[in-house]
Amino acid sequence: MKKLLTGLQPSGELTLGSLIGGISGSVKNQDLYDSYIFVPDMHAITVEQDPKLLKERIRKNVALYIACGLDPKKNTFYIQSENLYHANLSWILECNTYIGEASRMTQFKEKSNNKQNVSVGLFTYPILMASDILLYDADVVPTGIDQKQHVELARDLATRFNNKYGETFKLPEPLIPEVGAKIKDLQDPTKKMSKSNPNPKGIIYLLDDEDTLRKKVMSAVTDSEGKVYYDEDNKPGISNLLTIYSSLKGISLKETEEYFKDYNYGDLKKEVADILVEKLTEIQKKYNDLISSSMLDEILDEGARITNEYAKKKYEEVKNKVGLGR
Ligand code: ATP
Ligand code: LTN
Repeated sequence: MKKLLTGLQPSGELTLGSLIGGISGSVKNQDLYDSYIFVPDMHAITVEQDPKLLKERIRKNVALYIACGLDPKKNTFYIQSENLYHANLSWILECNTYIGEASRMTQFKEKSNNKQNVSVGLFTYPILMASDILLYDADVVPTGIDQKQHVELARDLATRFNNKYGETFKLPEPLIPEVGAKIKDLQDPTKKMSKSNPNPKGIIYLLDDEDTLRKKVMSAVTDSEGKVYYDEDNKPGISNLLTIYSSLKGISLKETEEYFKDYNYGDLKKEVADILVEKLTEIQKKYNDLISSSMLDEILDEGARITNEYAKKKYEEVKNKVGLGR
């Protein structure tokens, strides 16, 4: 089985968008690959973080991913900072990366644009990411299109190292997911539902309680026509509700449109809220069981053990090839 590796940023509370657009894809992949899923908490601190919140979110997000269907028997879960080899290999890779090529990384250019006090960590971020990938001989790396350039850097650094010191690293392939349903903000349905948006009113968080979920759906922005059908350009609000329903129900948009064609907006919203409450209550139950049990720590301890063992071997090989130590 080929090895898949991906990092899930603990940068915000997970939303319905993360579930439908991101986590569902990983759930499909877990049967196709030997999957390694980790929390890149060291990448998170390349920008300002509240330490308490960061720590909470790391555990919380792993529990939520599992509650959403990522099976700990099929995936190895671990936390980047619990494996010191990531940073150690990153240093050696940094010494084999040119300032010029690191300066071409578009994420750094965007994130540092017009900002003062940009950290050096933000600049070397892609090299740590290359280390995350190369340490484990990953075959495929699922990421958004924005991270493709970083996976390509990992390939370049692997090739350079292999040429200089002999065959050591496997060249990873980026795995860009097909564009699936885009879930929009309930208050501004022309915009993506984004966990980094500071206004929570239009965002469904996976841990919202039933009352909040119903209120958010019932106050979703629609239009004044009064007819239910899919038209993203002219009826973004109604189209978004149809998309949410069809994704959660696992039926096509056409079927969803047909089902709701004689509904008024209030009744449509009520049924969308019902299915949302049903699905998220199920996820929240699993989440609550996990977060309050010792199972989550056992999963992460086991992940740390497996990945430390693998990374140690790879790192020792690299260290020797480069001539470090005795
Ligand atoms: P943000 O939501 O803060 O903009 P993001 O897009 O990186 O950040 P993540 O939760 O990190 O959100 O994304 C994980 C995956 O989920 C990505 O593949 C992303 O495209 C997808 N995703 C996130 N939000 C949505 C959304 N509203 N609709 C569809 N897919 C989404
Ligand atoms: N940069 C990635 C997170 C990430 C990652 C990785 C993904 C860090 N290390 C290694 C894949 C492989 C992001 O922002 N999504």
